[in-house]
Amino acid sequence: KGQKASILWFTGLSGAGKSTIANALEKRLHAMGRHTYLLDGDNVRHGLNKDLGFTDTDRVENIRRVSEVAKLMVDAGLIVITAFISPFRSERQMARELVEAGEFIEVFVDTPLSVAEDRDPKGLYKKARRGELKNFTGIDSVYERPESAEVRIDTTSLSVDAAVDLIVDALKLKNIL
Ligand code: GGZ
Repeated sequence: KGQKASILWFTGLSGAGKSTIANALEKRLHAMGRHTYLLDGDNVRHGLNKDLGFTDTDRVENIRRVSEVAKLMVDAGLIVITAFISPFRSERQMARELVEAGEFIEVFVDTPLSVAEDRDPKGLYKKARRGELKNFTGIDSVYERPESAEVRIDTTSLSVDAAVDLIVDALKLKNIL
């Protein structure tokens, strides 16, 4: 059985756990012999999108470019995992419409703001609260919650491993794996 190319589109607040779960998922898919590519801030915002910041306009352009690149990678046959806040419903919808129905799986890493802010692994929420970091998602920039994500992960009750299990099960149900 081959592999069905697709986009696994993670969305959620800063500190929600998107990168952690996305990385663990990628490992699991590799162990299953699948070819993947993970697009995230580390490999996109330092290169292709290094001209972009965090205004609404720049976030829209960030997500537009990411979704076009993800589409190209789907054409190349990959399972593409993207891990960006992607705060706006309309841009997530745009990304969805670039590929065939059934090839786009939205994964909502649903961590409450209070929990993400408590974790604050990089101290960014603290900075944002002090007013040293403007346009911070959840503080002074919006996050529009998905209304019909294919998968919702409650990170307050699921381990990383359990979250990966949940996603893999959903992918099997949708005939992507
Ligand atoms: C949100 C910011 C900001 C502002 C820097 N708002 O937790 P992190 O650090 O490692 O991940 C966040 C990352 C968000 O970039 P994205 O490309 O995912 O955002 S978007 O989809 O909205 O374009 C955070 C860091 O960048 N960061 N400033 N103001 N996150």
